[in-house]
Amino acid sequence: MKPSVARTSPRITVGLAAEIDPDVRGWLGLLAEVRSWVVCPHMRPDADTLGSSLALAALLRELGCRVVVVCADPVLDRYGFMPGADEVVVGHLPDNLPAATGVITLDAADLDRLGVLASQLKRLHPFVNLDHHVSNQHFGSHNWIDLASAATGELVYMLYDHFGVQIEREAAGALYAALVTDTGFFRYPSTTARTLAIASALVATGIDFPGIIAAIYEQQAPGAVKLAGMALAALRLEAGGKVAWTSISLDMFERAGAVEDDAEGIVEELRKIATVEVLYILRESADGNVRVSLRSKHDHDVNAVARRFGGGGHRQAAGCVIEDGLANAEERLRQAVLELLNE
Ligand SMILES: [Mn+2]
Repeated sequence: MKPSVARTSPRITVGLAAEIDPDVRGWLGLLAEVRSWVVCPHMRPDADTLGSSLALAALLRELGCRVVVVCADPVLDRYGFMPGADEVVVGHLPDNLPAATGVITLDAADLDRLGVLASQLKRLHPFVNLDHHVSNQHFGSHNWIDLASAATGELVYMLYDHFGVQIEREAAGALYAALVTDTGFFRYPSTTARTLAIASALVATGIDFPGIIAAIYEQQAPGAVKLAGMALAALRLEAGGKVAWTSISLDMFERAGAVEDDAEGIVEELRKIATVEVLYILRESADGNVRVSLRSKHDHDVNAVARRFGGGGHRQAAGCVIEDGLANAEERLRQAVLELLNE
């Protein structure tokens, strides 16, 4: 008779602490030494910045720290399943913070990404900057910028490992959301064996991952789907089909009955076109600026294009804001992308 194999392994230990850069490991003790932290996701928070922040807040509390999560913008309903999502302080710092309070920002490549909180947060020390963007400006007193991570959520999981704390199911769900969204369901080339090992460990905690996916991707208002239809119908191709782009005007938002957040993710649809190498979407914003999301399917560096307009991100996913009218922004960006292709 064969020896029986245990069918349930409630927790998988991944052993990732050793992968943390030794210079970073040298100062990580700080996270447990400072007794009060402000944890800050970037403005207009997405699943990676928010899931990472809330899971990190849970870890710091396990370590005995006092923690408040503060964000420039409100948390979208779809992230309500994340632990502490309803306790995020929006738009200002609480005024009863202990004197020796440090700050940790997650997934924010520069101080501008902290929105209205940037100037207040700059006064806190230590200032810990955890991120995975190549465009990160290393603005913290302590910076851990890991370009090998597909999501900032990976860094937070490595921190659990480093401190030897078992992650709770709810925090695991928040990190799973971070990984899934930043990797496009583990499709983008940024996905590594480590990403999947972490995802496996998170699933082993018993998270309801179909429920998490449904909460994020299947709760749209009809107007959001109409908006996507209008944007896709306005698709334009350049460079023999290597470039696909579209734009959304304020008028389209109104006709679809959609709000600005409904434009999130539409750019990904352009990825489906066989010939496409670079894809992007522009959207007119109520503040008079144009917001741009760029993606690259192969090796074209769209971060370089975003940087020309004061933005940034990753080689294959980046964004920027162009302070110009929609028609001008379309033309300026079109030229910049065509130049990228000719390089
Ligand atoms: Mn991210």
